[in-house]
Amino acid sequence: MNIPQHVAIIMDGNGRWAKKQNKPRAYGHLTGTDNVRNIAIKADELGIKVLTLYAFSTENWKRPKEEIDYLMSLPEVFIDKFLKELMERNIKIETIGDLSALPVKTVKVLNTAINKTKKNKGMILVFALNYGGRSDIVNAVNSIIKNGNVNSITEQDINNHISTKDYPEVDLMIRTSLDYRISNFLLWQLSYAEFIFVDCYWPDFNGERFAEAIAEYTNRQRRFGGLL
Ligand code: V0D
Repeated sequence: MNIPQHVAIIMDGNGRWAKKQNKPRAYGHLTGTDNVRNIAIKADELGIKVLTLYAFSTENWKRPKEEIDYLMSLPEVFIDKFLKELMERNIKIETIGDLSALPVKTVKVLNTAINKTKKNKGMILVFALNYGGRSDIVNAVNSIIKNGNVNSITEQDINNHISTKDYPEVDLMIRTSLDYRISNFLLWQLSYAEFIFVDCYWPDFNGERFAEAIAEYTNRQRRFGGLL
């Protein structure tokens, strides 16, 4: 069985999910946070090594301040509720993206969770926060230049300096909620990934649907392997 080692997800549709039932957007985000736990547990059970979730993009700063403030409280909500369970499962929390622009309180909560889970040897749960794919590439190139004495750079140089350098290649990218875009998520890293677009909002994307997406990936790999 060819299970993907690294799965990346754009968790879209929380606001639309809430609107559909006349609830505030915040309610959709909060329900989406519980769903992060459900999908992380399922990914762990399926034997996925790295799960990278697009939690906040560099473009999300354009949203109303009130909504941004609420989103920035969600890491703490998640960690208070689920850190114990993640520890029991040996799951390690990491982040990619520029944390320096996030509220101090949020960064503290994140660093505490990263520290508490840093010795865990199981699945790595990566939150992309204030992340943009283009700036990831630009940062990689700049850190290569800073190392000095650069005449030309190779793909391997970029691989070695990009935010995901310690993780296996992304095998599968899933986006919920039926927009067919990458939205400045992992650009460099998705070069060889399979894409699956799911026709439900993030809060409705449960463990069973996630397992179906993994099965679809496995099927594609099998067809490819059989040259059919
Ligand atoms: C809202 C759907 C968990 C997407 C999921 C700061 C949008 C729920 C976290 C989280 C968000 C982040 C770091 C961490 C633990 C949990 C999260 C944000 C948004 C943006 F260490 N859900 N979640 N962070 N949403």
